[in-house]
This record gives sequence, structure tokens and C-alpha cells, in this order.
Amino acid sequence: MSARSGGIRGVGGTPAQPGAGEGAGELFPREPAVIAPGAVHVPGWLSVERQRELVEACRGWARGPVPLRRTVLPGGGVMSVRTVCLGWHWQPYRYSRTADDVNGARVADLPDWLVEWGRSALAAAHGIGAGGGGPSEAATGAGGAGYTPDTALINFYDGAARMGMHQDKEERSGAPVVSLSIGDRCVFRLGNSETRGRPYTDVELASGDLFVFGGPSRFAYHGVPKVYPGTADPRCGLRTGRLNITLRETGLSVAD
Ligand SMILES: O=C(O)CCC(=O)C(=O)O
Repeated sequence: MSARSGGIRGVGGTPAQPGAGEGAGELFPREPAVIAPGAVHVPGWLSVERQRELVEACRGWARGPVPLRRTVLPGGGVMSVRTVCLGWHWQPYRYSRTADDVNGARVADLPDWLVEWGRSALAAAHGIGAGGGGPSEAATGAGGAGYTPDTALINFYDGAARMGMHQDKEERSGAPVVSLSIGDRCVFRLGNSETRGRPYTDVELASGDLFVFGGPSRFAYHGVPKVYPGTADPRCGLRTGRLNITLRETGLSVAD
């Protein structure tokens, strides 16, 4: 495991602003770190302005054409997070263009600016993992330029919401998953690729944090066992709760 710092920049060429934990009385500064081979945490990567922009955009997407909803699992269970998708709609356990388990509408497009943010995110993660152990450049192009996510899953967590350990494996592409967090802090659990159990590493994600998992960690089990209500930076645009946006390459084509 390694942790290197320096040279982290926010999207759009602006320096990353301190996240909720930095400059806010944090005892120890939160440093970028390689958490496991292929998995990189970049605290405070999104500036407060970018967080607010993203929250505003998410508010629009939550209204439609497919509304934010709790996903119903095949066994009848209902997920505690509320979700809306862009580009491709995810339902257990496949992607489709239309939200057949919600209202049948075609999901909103994934905007180009968010694809660009994904590329910048991957470039930042490559920078942290450049000494080895970062997300696979082979799959994405040097610095993230070849990365072309075509779906985003937007999850909203209230204080009681959790996400159980699971693998993101409906994608046919092995490209990294880019995860952006806004609002309340949470425990993000990154496990191994074989079982839902140990070994795993718990990482606290705060508003503005970037987490990328690719390469050997691309199919690692992961989940969110806890959200800490009331811990969001009030400047992020979200008064309560936590938003998580994951960008992914599905590997699907329009013919699918
Ligand atoms: O909320 C998070 O940080 C993780 C989200 C997640 O695991 C997923 O969308 O598959």
C-alpha cells in the first residue's frame, strides 16, 4: 500500500478545493492513497463549486424522465438507497436503455461534461498510482483520455441508507469505476474479488472525494455500511444525506 500526495487538481483545470475534512479542523490532513492494487482514494478532489454544480444537476435528473426510486431486488427486498441512472438504466442485474422496472421511459443521456469529469478523475487517480498499483492504464488510455463512461448510477443515501457488499459486474468492460461523493461522510468498504467478507479495507469518504477502482480491484466486492448524518460540508449544496455518482463503461452498444 502506498500514499503519495501533491499535484492534485480539480476538474476543469482549477485546483482542488479542500474537502469537508480539510481546513475544517481536521487533526490529520487526508492524503491521496492507493488503498489496494488498482484502487485509489483522492480526498477533496471536487471543488465546492463543482460539488454544487453536480448536486444541482442531480436534482434535475432525480425529477425525470425516470424519477429517483428505490430499486426492488428479485427476491422482493427493496434497496435503502434511492437511485437514478444516466445513459443506461441499471436494474438487478442488467442494463437497458429504458427503465422497465420504473416507468418505461428512456433514461436521460450522460452529458459530455460528466464524461470529461470522469476522464479528469481517472487522470488524477493515475497520478496517485503512477508508482504502481493504480487503476489500469492499459484499459483506459494514458491519463484517462481513452476512458469513455457511458452510464452513471446516482445513489442518494439518507442517514439510514446502506449498501451491502456487491460487485459491479453487469458491465462487459473492465474499465475502472469512477466514484464521486457529495454530502455526508460514510464508510466505504473495499473488499476482495472472491468473497463478500474479509479481507476488506474501510475508507471514510467525505464530500468532494474521488474513489477509483480498476485493474485488480475492478471486480472487488464493495459497499457502504454506514453514513454519518449531519457531517456534510454545508457549502456542498446538499443540506442532508449523501450523493454518490459512479461512472462506468458498460461495454454495451446501441444494438444491445
Ligand atoms: O455509494 C458508494 O460509495 C458506492 C456505490 C456503489 O457501490 C454502487 O453504486 O455500486
